[in-house]
Amino acid sequence: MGLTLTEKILKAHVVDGEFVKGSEIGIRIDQTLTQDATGTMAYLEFEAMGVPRVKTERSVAYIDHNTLQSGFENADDHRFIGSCAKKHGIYFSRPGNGICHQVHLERFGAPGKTLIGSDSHTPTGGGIGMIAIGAGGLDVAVAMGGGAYYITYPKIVKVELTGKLSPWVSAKDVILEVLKRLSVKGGVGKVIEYCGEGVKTLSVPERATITNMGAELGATTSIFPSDEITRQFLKAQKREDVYVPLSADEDAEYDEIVEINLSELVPLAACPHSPDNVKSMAELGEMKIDQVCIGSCTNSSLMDMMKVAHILKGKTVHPDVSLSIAPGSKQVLNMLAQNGALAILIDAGARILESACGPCIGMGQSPNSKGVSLRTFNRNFEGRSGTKDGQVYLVSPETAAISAVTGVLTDPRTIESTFEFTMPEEFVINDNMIALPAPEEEMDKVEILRGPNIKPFPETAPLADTIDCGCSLKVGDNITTDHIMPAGAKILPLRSNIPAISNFCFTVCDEKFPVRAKEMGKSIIVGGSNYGQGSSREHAALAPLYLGVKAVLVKSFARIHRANLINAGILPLTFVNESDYDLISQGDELVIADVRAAVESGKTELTVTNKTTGKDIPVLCELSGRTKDIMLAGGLLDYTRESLK
Ligand code: MIC
Ligand code: SF4
Repeated sequence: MGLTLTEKILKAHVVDGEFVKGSEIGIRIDQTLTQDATGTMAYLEFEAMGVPRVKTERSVAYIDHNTLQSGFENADDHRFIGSCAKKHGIYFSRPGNGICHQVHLERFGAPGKTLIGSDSHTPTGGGIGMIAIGAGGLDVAVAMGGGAYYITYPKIVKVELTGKLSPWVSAKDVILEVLKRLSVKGGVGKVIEYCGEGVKTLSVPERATITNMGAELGATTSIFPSDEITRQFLKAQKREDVYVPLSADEDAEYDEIVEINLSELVPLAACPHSPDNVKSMAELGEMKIDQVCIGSCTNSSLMDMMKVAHILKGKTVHPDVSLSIAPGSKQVLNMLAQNGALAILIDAGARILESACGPCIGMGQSPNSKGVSLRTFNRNFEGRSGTKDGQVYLVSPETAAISAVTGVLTDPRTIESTFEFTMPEEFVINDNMIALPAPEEEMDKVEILRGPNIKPFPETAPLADTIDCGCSLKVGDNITTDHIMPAGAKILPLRSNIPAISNFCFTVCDEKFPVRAKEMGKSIIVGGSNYGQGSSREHAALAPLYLGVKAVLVKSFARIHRANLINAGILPLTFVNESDYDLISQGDELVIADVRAAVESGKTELTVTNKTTGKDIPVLCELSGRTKDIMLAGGLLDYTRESLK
């Protein structure tokens, strides 16, 4: 039996575990990336491990999230990360150089390689045939130190693409269609592999839009084959040397098959407040809009921007609409400037933002109260825009641009002209905003520059014999890491300061949670299904750790967040019977007796006794050999320190 593309790359990288479906495997990591909002912690963790220089083929530290700098904190973090990069052998992409995923695709990604990044949209690299996975900062730190990255051998879903996209229907509509069919939890434990004749009709940036937003399916990653189109893209980036052709074997077997005829797709929008709440333009009608934002790691390529410029040429943004545009990288912005498209955007009245995440993570451009905002981004979770009652719709750049002109949600197929984008034969390349690390012989001389906001990793403790405490919070289904640890311009500067940032933990759901949890000293959180979906931010585990959360008991977890909880030494538990969720109320006193002994002995079924009601609740604690040892040690940092001894 032949292999899928995913299996081929994983097989070439497996260093630990049995290469069979469902088992935990450790893979060698060729490349890592970090961004600044998760990077400070990742480098503090890397320092704590005591490895002098990264052991990967390429590690890159990007500054793209916290670029507002309304106080000293972000600038201090940038300096800290820059100095760590210089000292430890890491390339440093300076603020202004662009969004990590866009720049990595342009300048560093390579087919057949493995990449983990402390950002959930790392799968963007799948657009050029990499196995690129989002992870917590601590996992990235371990990989930088040469350690393996562990995943469950995934189920592999084949998405068979046929046909060709119709004019003004976009790659964004492909992934929105996939989300509509599979939902935000449909990808958990799976890799989404794109195959079929339709693949040849999609350029690298289009493929990257699709793999990027595969994160919203909860998938481990998504991947496209590496083919002639990949080669041409890499050649135009003057990196043809890293090209290798890669595809699945003809007789590869898949766990699931999804068929999509690109010719049949129509423009779509994900409605508030979930990326899988997808509707067509016809279903939504001509809704009045207040704001349009174009950019983010999903849709900020040169191709996207050129389509937008074509639509905006000679037009003016509707008087009731604010349009902002953030080209994804310095390369994109520079090319727009050189070919005149930037002037078209400015002329139409667009507010040009720096090449960074910006409004996507609530760094400015929050919509007005109850404002309807069309965004080309990948997430529209409640409050993420910075306006609690903002109504964010996720759309393609084509839909966003035409709607900015008309002032109402508009089907881009109403545009009378046609536009065919030809990928450039040569991109404008100038890597002068990527600082190189110090040579090995000079690295000892590099001083780490630490600002006063940078506080150490919170204290951990080995798993207790018995967990005996109250339920400090009960939440429902699909809780995102934006609920657990909100971001935005006010809170993001505190990413290096866990004591301070934990004061905002869960405040979107319950303002009193941080104070209550602190008063309780230790506690358990209860939740529904797909708990912790969304971002890779380990702060959504570190803040609860700091607030004394010992276990999280839910119907099901999202992949990265579950790993982050284990890495932080917080016990992840799931209900054996989902209906038992109803047997616990916030405030109930809970006991998990002899939990340490049970975990040590490899027992997977434990009992949570609700002392308040007297009921026993069976729960699952599924830890493998390695994750079991991490839990017992009190988290990945302690475990790694132990194993380095
Ligand atoms: C996001 O899109 O939510 C982020 C901000 O990029 C996060 C990382 C973070 O919280 O710093 C992600 O996707 O992992
Ligand atoms: Fe940045 Fe938004 Fe992409 Fe996250 S999803 S990396 S915040 S652009």
